[in-house]
Amino acid sequence: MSQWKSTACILCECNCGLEVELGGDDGRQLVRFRGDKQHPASRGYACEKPHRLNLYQHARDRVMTPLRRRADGTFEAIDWDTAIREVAARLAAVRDTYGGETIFYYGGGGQGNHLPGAYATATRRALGSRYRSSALAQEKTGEFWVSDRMLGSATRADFEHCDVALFLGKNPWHSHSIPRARVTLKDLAADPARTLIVIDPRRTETAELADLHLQVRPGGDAWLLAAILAILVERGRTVRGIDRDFLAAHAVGVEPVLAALRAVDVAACCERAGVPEAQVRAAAEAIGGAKAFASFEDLGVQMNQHSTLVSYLHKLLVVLTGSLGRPGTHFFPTTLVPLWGGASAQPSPVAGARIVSGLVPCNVIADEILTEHPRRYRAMIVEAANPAHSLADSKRMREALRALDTVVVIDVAMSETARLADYVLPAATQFEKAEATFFNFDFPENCFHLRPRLFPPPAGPLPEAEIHARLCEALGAITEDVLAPLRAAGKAGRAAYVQAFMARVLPDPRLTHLAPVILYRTLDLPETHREGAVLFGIALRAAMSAPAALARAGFRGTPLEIAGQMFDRILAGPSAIVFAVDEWADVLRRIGTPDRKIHLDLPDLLDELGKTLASRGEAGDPSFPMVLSAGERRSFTANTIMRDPTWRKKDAGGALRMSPEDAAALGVVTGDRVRLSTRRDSVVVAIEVSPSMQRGHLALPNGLGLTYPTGDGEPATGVAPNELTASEDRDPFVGTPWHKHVPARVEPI
Ligand SMILES: Nc1nc2c(c(=O)[nH]1)N[C@H]1C(S)=C(S)[C@@H](COP(=O)(O)OP(=O)(O)OC[C@H]3O[C@@H](n4cnc5c(=O)[nH]c(N)nc54)[C@H](O)[C@@H]3O)O[C@H]1N2
Ligand SMILES: Nc1nc2c(c(=O)[nH]1)N[C@H]1C(S)=C(S)[C@@H](COP(=O)(O)OP(=O)(O)OC[C@H]3O[C@@H](n4cnc5c(=O)[nH]c(N)nc54)[C@H](O)[C@@H]3O)O[C@H]1N2
Ligand code: SF4
Ligand SMILES: [Mo]
Repeated sequence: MSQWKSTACILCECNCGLEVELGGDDGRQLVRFRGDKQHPASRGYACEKPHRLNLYQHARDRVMTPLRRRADGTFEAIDWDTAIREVAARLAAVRDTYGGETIFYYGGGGQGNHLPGAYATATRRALGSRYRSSALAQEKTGEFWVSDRMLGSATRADFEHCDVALFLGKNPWHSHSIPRARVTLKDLAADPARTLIVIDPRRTETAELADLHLQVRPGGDAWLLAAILAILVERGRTVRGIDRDFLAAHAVGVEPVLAALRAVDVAACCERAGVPEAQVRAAAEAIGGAKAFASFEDLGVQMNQHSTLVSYLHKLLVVLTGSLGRPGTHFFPTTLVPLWGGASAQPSPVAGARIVSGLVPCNVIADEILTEHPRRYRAMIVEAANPAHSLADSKRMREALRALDTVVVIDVAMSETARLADYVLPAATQFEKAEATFFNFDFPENCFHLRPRLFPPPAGPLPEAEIHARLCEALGAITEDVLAPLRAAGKAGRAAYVQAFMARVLPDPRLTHLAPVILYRTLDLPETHREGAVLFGIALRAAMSAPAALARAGFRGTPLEIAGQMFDRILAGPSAIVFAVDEWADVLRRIGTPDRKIHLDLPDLLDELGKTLASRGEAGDPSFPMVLSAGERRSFTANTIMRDPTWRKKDAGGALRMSPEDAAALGVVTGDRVRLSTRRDSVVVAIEVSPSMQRGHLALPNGLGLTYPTGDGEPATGVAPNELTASEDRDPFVGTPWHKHVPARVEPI
């Protein structure tokens, strides 16, 4: 008998609502999926990727029991009591000898699972761990830093209602990141009154739909954006270019920026960017004349040279055109947890790197370990992430992990990182526990989805909430004298529980830090939703910080009442709920700088602009004449969440894409194997000759090259892109990697 249940896709940050048909003898096979029409953001949408999520649920390299590394490097199975006792003891020893701040935390959730990170805060606090990072610190921290300084917050854009859309180094046809991406893109393309602009060196699937594709030279975006901005400033004297009324009302520091842009040599910049000036002018004209301009910058520029400068130029484009706070433009969403922030006062302890949004730049983590510095990291907890594969310079990252006293990996699978751990703690899959993400950035209605578990975990793996609760208990951080009275109060109902929680936990800072695991241990929830306990605390925080938006979504009363109502609605499911309803008029009131003005003048970045434009670009190393974009999103890639290579119906081996001109010069055709070399390594890979590529540009997919037991001899697992990247290739301001700009060479074999 078939049974359909509500869940969500875990393969990209959209987390489209899905319905899944469960089958098999034990009802644990994910047989069929369909889009969930009830989900307020995805509204029935799903792409091609989730249909075989069963391969994730039943991965051959699933970890089924805690593992401990033996002296010879092999692993032995141990029971949970031993695992928790030893992990707690080893981390406590590191804390007691070198200080808790030498225990580094990496990860906390991928595209579908952010609750582990919420529970891990308790373990981190119990250990006194201070430094952490995640994949966001190799993509978004430049944008966060710039946005925080300019706007005091980060923006998202309304592509459904804009008349001019720009995707800058982003291919949403494959990578999504906006709800129902393909529907939105097709609507934009089909409407003659709307203009879709794509800036990408490759003629991507999104670029194919565009009205204007500016096929920039790889790494040329700073010049291209400078040219567009300069044209807008120049146009602003006669026709619509920049929005002077908006600037007069909301911005400060405008003049130095206009002066810098007036000095830009448009023709020279277009030349350097490799885009005909007429096209650049057409794009500037469309943007300047837009009624509502929406834009999105992503990895093509954020993992590239000049990335922080480009983020600044992109934000200038948004602000100078007044594209904030109206339908179809940019907004600040109401989020359940603060996902972005500015720079910390203190840099990282060893490398002295700028910490943005609380995250140590991914590319300096190895530098923070491979040193004799007394404050170097000594231990690492890695959770729901695969840094030995996903961070730049895998060889150096492996060396760094081996140099640590203790590495604990919490994962569902024997990932490339788990293989290097001292202890592997097996987690329940995202269908075996309640899960959620905080990547909901919709506007004016924002939603949140707690997916109940579809079935319990098998004997062995545990949900992260349980793992962290046990670790906190083993560390002596939470004890029965705290938990028992709360449990007892809970028996008398929610109100009594909340009262006891407020009286006992909130006044004690030591306990508030442990609140996630205390809630998990004491809140009486159905088994299917237990790991959602932490959301009560998160709902309370939202009730205090955004009461108006929550009231419009129907949650009213004291913060405690609002939190209670919201929590109950989230638990009631079955699909996502709308938790916040904003108004466009709120947006400009949410400018988060101290004086509530947008700060245009960032002198360090204006200085960088001047230097960059004057430099005309670096002379490359002649032995690596090409540029490799290492890690592109394709139809069957999903970071390293889907480990089984048979998942990929297309491009199973992950071909190296190359232009027809380059292929002809090398005398190779699609399917031929070539030698691809960078300063860091040399690999053999099959090519795909693709007219979408420009001369001199190469692209490899992301998330391939995993070690997976396929059982049929040589598996087509592809190339792991970070065997080819170098950790020193990074942004000077925030340390984000230049994965999309790796000097490379190709030779026929
Ligand atoms: N299918 C799929 N979707 C995903 C993911 C996945 O693994 N697979 N991962 C998710 C995640 S974690 C993220 S962060 C997003 C990322 O989403 P995107 O940023 O869209 O992903 P990419 O394909 O890595 O890079 C985008 C584009 O940058 C272009 N690019 C390369 N060099 C340059 C350059 O010099 N200038 C410009 N302007 N562009 C350049 C590439 O040609 C590519 O088309 O995708 C999410 N969605
Ligand atoms: N060269 C290059 N490198 C890149 C990129 C690129 O474009 N080029 N892109 C970067 C980007 S944008 C990102 S976001 C990162 C992604 O890289 P990471 O953040 O390291 O994450 P994932 O590859 O998503 O790995 C997720 C891990 O979580 C595990 N997992 C799955 N479900 C669960 C669960 O429920 N619980 C636990 N505990 N574990 C689970 C999976 O087995 C896997 O090991 O890669 C980055 N690396
Ligand atoms: S991969 Fe992303 S866009 Fe596709 S169904 Fe999953 S969540 Fe939705
Ligand atoms: Mo990402």
